[in-house]
Amino acid sequence: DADPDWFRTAVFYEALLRSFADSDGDGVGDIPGLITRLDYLAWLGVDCIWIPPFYPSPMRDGGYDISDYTAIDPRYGTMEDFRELVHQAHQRGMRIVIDMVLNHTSDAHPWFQASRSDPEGPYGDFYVWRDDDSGYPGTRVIFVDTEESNWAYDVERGQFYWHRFFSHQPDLNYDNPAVVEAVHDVVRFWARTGVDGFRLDAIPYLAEAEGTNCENLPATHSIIAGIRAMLDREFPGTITIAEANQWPHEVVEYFGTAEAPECTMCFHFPVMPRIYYALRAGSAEAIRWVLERTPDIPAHGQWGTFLRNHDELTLEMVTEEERAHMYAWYAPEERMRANIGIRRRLAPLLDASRAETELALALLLSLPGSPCLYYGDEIGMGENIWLEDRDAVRTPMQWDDSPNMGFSTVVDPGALTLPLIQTPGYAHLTVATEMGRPDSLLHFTRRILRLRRAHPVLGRGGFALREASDPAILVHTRSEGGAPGDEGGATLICVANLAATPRAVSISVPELAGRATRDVFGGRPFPSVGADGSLRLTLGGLGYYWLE
Ligand code: TEU
Repeated sequence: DADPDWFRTAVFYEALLRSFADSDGDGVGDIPGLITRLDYLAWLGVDCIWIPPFYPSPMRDGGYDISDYTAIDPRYGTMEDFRELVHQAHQRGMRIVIDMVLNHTSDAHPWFQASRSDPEGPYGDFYVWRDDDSGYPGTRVIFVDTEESNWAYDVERGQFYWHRFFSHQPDLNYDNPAVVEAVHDVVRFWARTGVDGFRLDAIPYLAEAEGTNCENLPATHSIIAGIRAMLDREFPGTITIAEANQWPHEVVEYFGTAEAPECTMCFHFPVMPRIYYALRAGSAEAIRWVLERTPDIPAHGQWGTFLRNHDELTLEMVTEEERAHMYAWYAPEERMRANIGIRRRLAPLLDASRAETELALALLLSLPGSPCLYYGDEIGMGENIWLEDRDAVRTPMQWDDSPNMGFSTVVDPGALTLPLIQTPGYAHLTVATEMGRPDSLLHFTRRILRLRRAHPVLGRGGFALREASDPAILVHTRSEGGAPGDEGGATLICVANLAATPRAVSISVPELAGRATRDVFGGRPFPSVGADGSLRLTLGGLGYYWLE
């Protein structure tokens, strides 16, 4: 039953452990809590759950500051609980991917403690130490605007250490073969638990080299290829997913080559802001723009796409022109904080917002790649943009109308991992309420996930952008099994109207001339493609079709 290509047709779901479900009433989500919700995720149509870091951590960066790579933070449960989670997920035909943060550790990690106190000892070279802070000029601190330099001074050792993110996250030194060995052992440790894959965090920054910007270096690719080769040898079938928040022509390198494969999947960051941008602009141009700049990928690879994640949305992967437009939509305090375009927090159940959300999901599930939902996407949970840093998108999952919306039985709301969203209108935005309403976003999400499952061409098929007579309309085809239109081959024509007003369009699919079509959403027959290869359609505002 082990289909080596399972990830192509899979739907992923990012479940932030500490905010998902609290089983022991301490206010913090945990592994047993997630286990109790596996049936729900299976019902929804999730194939693979990605769990962000659950390792012991001072929690100064949401757990991406790890102080012990081979243990579970006691707040989340035990190793026994984790094994049970993997077992229970597998029993339901679901898979588990966990996060590997290999660029840096917490400064509380014993490796760093040893490194700073004993420069001549076995860990002395585990981090990047220098006598001054002049090395690697021209590099940037990634997204942390409170850090002025990639170098921080350590009083104890009397030297500077290198960090890409927060200064409490010293970068590991991959020039040291002992670090490479230690990291392989960490990956082995977790692979032995039976997990199905690893999201490799912040990989563009693993290696450094003088005279470069220290991003996407050849040495970094070798490190990842080394991890992948070890997995292929010792744990075949385990997937690797690249988190490289870079432009597609750089990211595509993280698939590696057939001879030296690196990642099975790579998240495609620049697609996501453009889905929101296109909706706001009422034009498909921004999506076309990024897809035209997305190179072909090796046959062993697959993109990963998403609408939200635990980092919220940064405006890193947008052009100056797009940025100017986006800024114009937002009050200054909202900039960089709210997801661009869809402000679900304001009116989650209003028709306009619902139609945008549906269209965004229809795009997510039909563009190339495997989609990854973020917990709460399926109920339109939105965010509390007034919280600090990225806590805005990390609030507790809203299950039902019991206290703490069913997330936790803790009595003191101050003990909650993060405050619940308090916005008026959110009280009924729960799994339980939406479960009881057949017309809810939850049921829509479940239906569209099933449609995707029923059409594996959306996961496996080739992709081509098509001409449309109207710039508001995005048209693309997904096809497999020979040339598009071949007998026996499957083709879907995906059409989306990014404008809020109805449109009549003519689209061009010459290889399907004369063919009958059918909309897989409603099953309704559609006009046949004309003898000249053109298909005339009308779409409602924010309307979409997947035509078979
Ligand atoms: O993010 C790494 C990364 O590349 C950032 O650009 C990310 O997109 C940024 O956080 C956006 O807000 C990873 C984790 O996803 C993030 O949560 C961590 O804070 C970061 O590593 C450092 O560990």
